Amino acid sequence: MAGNVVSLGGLQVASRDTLTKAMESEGCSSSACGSSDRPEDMAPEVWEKVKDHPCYSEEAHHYFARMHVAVAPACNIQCNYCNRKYDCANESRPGVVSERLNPEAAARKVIAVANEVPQLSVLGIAGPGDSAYDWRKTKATFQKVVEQLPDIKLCISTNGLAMPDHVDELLDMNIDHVTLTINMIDPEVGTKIYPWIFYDHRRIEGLEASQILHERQMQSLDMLTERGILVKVNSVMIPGINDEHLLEVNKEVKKRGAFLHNIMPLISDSAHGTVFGLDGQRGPTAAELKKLQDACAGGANLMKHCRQCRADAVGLLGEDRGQEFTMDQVPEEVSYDPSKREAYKEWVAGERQERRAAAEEAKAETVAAVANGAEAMLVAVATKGGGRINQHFGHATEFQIFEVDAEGVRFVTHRRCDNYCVGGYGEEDKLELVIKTLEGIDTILCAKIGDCPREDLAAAGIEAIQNYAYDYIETAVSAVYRQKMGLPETAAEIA
Ligand code: CLF
Ligand code: SF4
Repeated sequence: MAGNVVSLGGLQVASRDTLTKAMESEGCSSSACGSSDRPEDMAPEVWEKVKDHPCYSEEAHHYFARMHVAVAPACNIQCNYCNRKYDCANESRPGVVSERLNPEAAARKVIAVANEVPQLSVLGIAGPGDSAYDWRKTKATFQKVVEQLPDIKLCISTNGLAMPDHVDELLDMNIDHVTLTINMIDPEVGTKIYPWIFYDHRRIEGLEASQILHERQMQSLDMLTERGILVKVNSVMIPGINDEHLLEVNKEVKKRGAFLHNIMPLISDSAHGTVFGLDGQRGPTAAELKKLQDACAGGANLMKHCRQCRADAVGLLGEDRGQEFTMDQVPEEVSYDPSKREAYKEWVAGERQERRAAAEEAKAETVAAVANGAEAMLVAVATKGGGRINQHFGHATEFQIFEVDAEGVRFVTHRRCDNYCVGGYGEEDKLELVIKTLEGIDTILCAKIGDCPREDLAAAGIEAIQNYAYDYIETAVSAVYRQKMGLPETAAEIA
C-alpha cells in the first residue's frame, strides 16, 4: 500500500475526510443503527469478533460489507415459506434466485470482490440450500478462500438439523459466526411450519419431524455457545402461527447463550409458489413486528438492521452490488491485492471513534435538554453509510428511522421503499409510495431534495431538511429535535 492513498472503484483518495467524501459518491449504501453495541458493552474477545461484522454489530454495518456465495444447494428440511426453485428463505429474501457456484468459482469471485470492495469483511454462506447439510461444498469454499484471504471472517447460516455433526470442524476453521434459524421451541407449532425433514437417511413427517428438528436446533445452540462461537438466531415471524410463541423462543435462546435474535417478517406472495404463499398466509405488518420486538425487551438482544439479503448478496447491508460481480465479469485468473482493504480499515478505525464521540455528545445534550420532559419524535434519514446524512432524497431506496426522546437518539428500524428518482427525475406515483412508507414520521433528513418533492412531503405533514447534509446522524437528529421542541440548543443554553 502506498502511504494512505486508497482507491475506491478507481477514485484515488488520501485522507479520512477525502475518503468520507469518496464513500458519499461511491454508493456505500448502508444504513444506520443505534442500539448499544460498543466495546465497553462486551468482553474484549467478543468485541474483536463482532467489531467488523455488519450483521453482528450495528455500528459495524455503517462501515463493513458482507458477501454471500451460493455454493450449498442441498437442503434437508422443507419450510412452508420456501420454494426450492428459489434460495433458502431462512436468511434470504424469498423469491430470489442466485447464481449457483462451485467452490473454485466462488473462491475466485470472493477474491475479485475483495479487490474492488474495500469494505468487505465477511464471507457468508446462506444457501441457496442449507450450508451445514451441504457441508462438503461449504467447507471446500471456505478453505479455498482463506488460502488467499486469511483475515476474512467466515459466517454460515443453517436450519441447525445437520449442524451438530460439524461444530468441531467450525472451530478448526476459525468460524466464529453461525446463524441458526429457530422458528419454534414447541414442536406442535413446528408442525405448522415444517411438513417434513430428511434425517438419518429417511424422510420424517409430522410431529416427529418437528421434535427432531427442535432437539437438533437446541443441541446446535448449546454446542456452539459452549465453544465460544457467536450464534445469531433468526426467526421468521408468521402471524397466527408463531408470532406470540416467538416471545418464548426469545427467552429460551437467551438462556442458552445466543448473541443476537433476529426476528424477520414472513414475506409471503402467491407468485413465490410456497405453501404459505398459496394458502394466503400473510406476513406481519411493521407495527406488529415492532410490537413483538418491544415485547422482547429484556430478553435476547435483538438485531434490527437485517435486510433479508440474497444468497449471493455483495456489499453493505441495504445495497446489493451482486450484479457487478456475476461470474461472466470475474477474470479466470485473479490474485488478491490487500491494499484497498488495509487502507480502508485504517480509515475506519479513526472515523468510527469520531462518530462514536459525536453520538455520545448528541445523547448527552439531548438528555440534558429534555430533562423537563418532551414527547418522542421519529426522524427518517437518507444515508449511504458511515453514520452520516449523505444521500439524496430521490436516490434513497430505504430510510433509517431514528427515535429521539429524553433517553437520547437511537435507531429503531428501517423502512424500504421503491427508488423514487429514476433516471434523474421524480415520478409522482413513486413519491406517493415514499410518503406512504413514511407514515407517522415527522421529519426527513437528507443530503439534498428538490423543491417539488419537498412541497409534496410538506403537504403530507413531513418536513424535509437538507441543512445537515454530511453531518453525523445522531448529532443532526438531536439538533432538529431540540429545535422543534423549543428546547435549549447549545451547550451554553443547556447549562
Ligand atoms: Fe450473511 Fe447472515 Fe452471516 Fe450476515 S447476512 S450469513 S450473518 S454475513 Fe445479515 Fe443479510 Fe440479515 Fe443475514 S443482513 S439476511 S442477518
Ligand atoms: Fe428452504 Fe432454507 Fe427452509 Fe431449506 S432451510 S426449506 S432451503 S428455507
